[in-house]
Amino acid sequence: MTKHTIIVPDIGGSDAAEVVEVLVAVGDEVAEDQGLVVLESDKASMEIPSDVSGTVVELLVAEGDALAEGATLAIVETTAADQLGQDTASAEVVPDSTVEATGSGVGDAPEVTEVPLTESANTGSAELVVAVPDIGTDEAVDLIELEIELGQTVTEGDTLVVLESDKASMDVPAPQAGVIREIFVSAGQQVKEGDSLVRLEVPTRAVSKPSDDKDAALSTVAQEIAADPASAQVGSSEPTPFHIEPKNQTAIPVNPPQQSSDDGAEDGSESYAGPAVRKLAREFGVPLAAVRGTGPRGRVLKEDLHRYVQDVMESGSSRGSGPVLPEFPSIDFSQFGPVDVVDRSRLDKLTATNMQRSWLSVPHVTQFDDADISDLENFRKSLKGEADRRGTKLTPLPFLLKAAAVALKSNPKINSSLSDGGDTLTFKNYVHIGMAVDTPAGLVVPVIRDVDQKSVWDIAAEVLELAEKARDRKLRPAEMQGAGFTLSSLGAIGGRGFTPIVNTPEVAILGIGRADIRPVWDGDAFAPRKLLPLALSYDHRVVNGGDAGRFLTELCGILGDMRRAIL
Ligand code: CAO
Repeated sequence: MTKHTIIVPDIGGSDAAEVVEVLVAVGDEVAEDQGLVVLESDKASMEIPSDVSGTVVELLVAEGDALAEGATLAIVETTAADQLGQDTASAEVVPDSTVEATGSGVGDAPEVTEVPLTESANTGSAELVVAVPDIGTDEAVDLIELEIELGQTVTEGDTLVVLESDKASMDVPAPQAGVIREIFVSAGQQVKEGDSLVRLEVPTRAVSKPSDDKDAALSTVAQEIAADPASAQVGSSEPTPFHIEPKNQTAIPVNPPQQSSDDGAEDGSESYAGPAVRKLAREFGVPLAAVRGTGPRGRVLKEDLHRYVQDVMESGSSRGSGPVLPEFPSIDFSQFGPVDVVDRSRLDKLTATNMQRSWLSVPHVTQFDDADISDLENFRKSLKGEADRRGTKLTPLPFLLKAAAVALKSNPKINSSLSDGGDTLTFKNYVHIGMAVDTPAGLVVPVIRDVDQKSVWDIAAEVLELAEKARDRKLRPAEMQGAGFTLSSLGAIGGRGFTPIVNTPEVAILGIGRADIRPVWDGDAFAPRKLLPLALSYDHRVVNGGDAGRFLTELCGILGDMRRAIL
């Protein structure tokens, strides 16, 4: 049996083409020239056939992927009988010694998947294909930087590519030292978990025998899933941080033209369009049947959908109810003086989209209070020596996290989320708190899990570790998932107060300002007290003023006397 890697052929000068349909599944028998996937570039749709007949044993792409020429599509296994008369020259032959293994994690970097592994007895070297590791989502993410070139020698841990989702940037490191023999991707394209990145030639001794490693690899995967079930819960109702297309995005008030009843396809089920276009149409709320397809055989293309939405937007609100937001005029600022125009990172743009979505769809209320942290500050400073000995740093933040966890336990609504389109409320029996971190790449929110069960020292160590990982772009997707509440501290940077935007699907967020000594009337005289300004923004669909007031009062009480945290 021989395995053939099917790759994307010349796609007519386009940089990338989108997979709009996958025509086969793993296990399918395919004939030579049988279509495997349909690609759609900006110029054309094309069906990519199998070079050989055999069994599909691996599918390396999914609908919505953007592929460049040379990208790996699938692996087809042929028998000797299959091969008779077949021209194998166009397919890349991979011997049968394949294994799917979870690579050795490099420091805190994501664990890298290596597929198929081949060994060459003649050269004393082996080749492995490094694939996109577990990124915590089925969605595609951007490949923003290619850090290697063909023929380059890399050492274990060297960054191969940098991926960027809506929540973070992530380096994919080389799982072993070796030489880059093939690059399957280019900067600017989108990739998903399992997509091949590079083919790496490594010394044979660095490669363990597939048969020995298979069980170990499987058990590593099993352990990972056991250790972090959240990361395995793809498809759970909570959007993951890597969910790039916002699920509950602010509805564009599209009011499509009336359907003619004779087409019998109001839901678009009889329209000719690929799944990616259908998905986009669903997200826009556009009935496909209303869109005129300009692709081959009337196929509805993405551009047709965009044109339709644009037409509806331009025709204004006259066709239906619901406001249409007026567009901002585009201004040429250079008319007023010299300017520099720079591209925004995808993370910045997606953060902007998420902020706007939350701002427009969540009725926000922000409630303010000051916590008297004079005693807490004395206590914290008295622990400085111990913090140094422990090699950690004790800022007010770990105390705030601990106090918030205690207050969340007794005010569970603040740690809930709307579910079933608003019909139900999901209370979380865990206390995971997100912590906004300001990084050069943008705003990221790593999550500290089970804060209620951790000591302030443990929390302090985790704050340091996660903030450092965030700044070094080493956070794993699982470390940014599952928060029920968020803390955003600008105390060290400045500003007395601000009104944070709720990080949906959470229902509340605490903004922390700079603590200052201020005069406080104690009944007889003004006394100097250290006050910490707090601002609790909440989703008024779920949290009422009373809920928020009780939470803030309890929080301030705990911060005023941390002994309350153990009551
Ligand atoms: N008031 C006064 N001083 C404060 C303070 C506050 N509320 N919070 C922290 N400080 C002090 C700390 O005590 C520390 O001083 P010392 O070394 O003398 O103790 C100093 O400020 C620096 O603190 P830090 O920033 O190193 O640590 P932190 O635990 O306060 O914060 C982190 C960690 C990761 C949250 C922070 O570095 C960060 O990124 N903050 C920005 C978050 C953000 O961008 N939020 C806005 C999101 S919406 O755009």
